[in-house]
Amino acid sequence: MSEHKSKQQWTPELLDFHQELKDKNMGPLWASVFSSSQPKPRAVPYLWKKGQILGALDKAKALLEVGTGSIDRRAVYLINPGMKHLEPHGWGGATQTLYAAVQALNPGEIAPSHRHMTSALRFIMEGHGASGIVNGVKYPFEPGDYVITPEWCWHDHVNEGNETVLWMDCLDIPFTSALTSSFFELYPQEQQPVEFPVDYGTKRYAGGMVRPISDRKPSPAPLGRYTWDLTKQALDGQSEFAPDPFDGFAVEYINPSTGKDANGRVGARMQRLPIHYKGKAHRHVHSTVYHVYKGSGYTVMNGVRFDWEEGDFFALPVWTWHEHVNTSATEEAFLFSTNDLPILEPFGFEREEAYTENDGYQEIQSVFEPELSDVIAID
Ligand code: 1HN
Repeated sequence: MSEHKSKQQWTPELLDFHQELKDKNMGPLWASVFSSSQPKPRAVPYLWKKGQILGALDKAKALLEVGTGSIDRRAVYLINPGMKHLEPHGWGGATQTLYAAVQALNPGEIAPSHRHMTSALRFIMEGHGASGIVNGVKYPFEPGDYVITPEWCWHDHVNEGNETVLWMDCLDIPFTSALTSSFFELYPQEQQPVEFPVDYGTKRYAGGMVRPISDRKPSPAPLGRYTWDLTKQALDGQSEFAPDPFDGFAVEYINPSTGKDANGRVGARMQRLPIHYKGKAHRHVHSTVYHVYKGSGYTVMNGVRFDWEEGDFFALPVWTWHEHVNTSATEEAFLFSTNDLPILEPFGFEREEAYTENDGYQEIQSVFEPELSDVIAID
């Protein structure tokens, strides 16, 4: 595919005219690139090590307490080096559309209640004893659970256990920030009342694949917590079949009353890469943030090998070749991921292409070196 180029020569007179237009807040379309033949991501393939993020959170734990009168949330977010230019007036996301962070809540802490127009989801990484309350339903957070807070739902978190609980947050903040159309509101009290039986949605969906008849009518979050046990069962159920050549065994979290993504603006998936899995390369328009829930391996993105292990995060930008490999001889790998398909697909942006050279495998040209110097020392 080639780019359309104008044959017109820009004379000094024309260049002066272009500048004159810009000075008057107008622009010459004829001197602009009409369109690119392919998506040109600004975000770059990138990886954050678990130690980098946890080191930063440990420092934040030493310096800051969560609660009314101090800070609302203790979270460190991942800024893609290619999106840094948006900071500090906008949000430099992990990709061009997705904000991703790791949040830590200590025993006894309450993250006060609020709501906003950006849409949130969480993946619980480790620790027991914390819960999130979303529009009156209290959902316990257990490792491997996926929890949603769709836009404009009141939500607060509490840790009633005796260990720090860590989770990944993902929101559509760079997208909503670009639209400059967000609202935010604090709840009048620190915590909202719990108005339903604890874990209400999860109990209503204990069977996993049948829905209460009232949910024939769509609602935004009939199921607030997708437990690891049920997700794992779904992935194990696929074992006797051949894995997908690009994604291994993969499932996506859906709203059981609509069949669409559980969070209407941010897609989420869990994929299992069996032992010896060596995926083939493809690329698609949607961008993805991966979290390595379990296992170790690597992903090749545009010819660069990104080695990962449990707890790491990596960003896959728009239209980037990628293939996943499980390098462990003994352990399956589980990758949780979030994507911007829900905001791309309805407008016809999504495309996918398989890599056809070299039997579908990219040649590895270099190995990514994580910024270990970024690990923040804890005194
Ligand atoms: C938020 O409400 C949470 O509720 C986490 O835990 C991260 C980032 C930006 C705006 C709101 C939460 C957030 C956020």
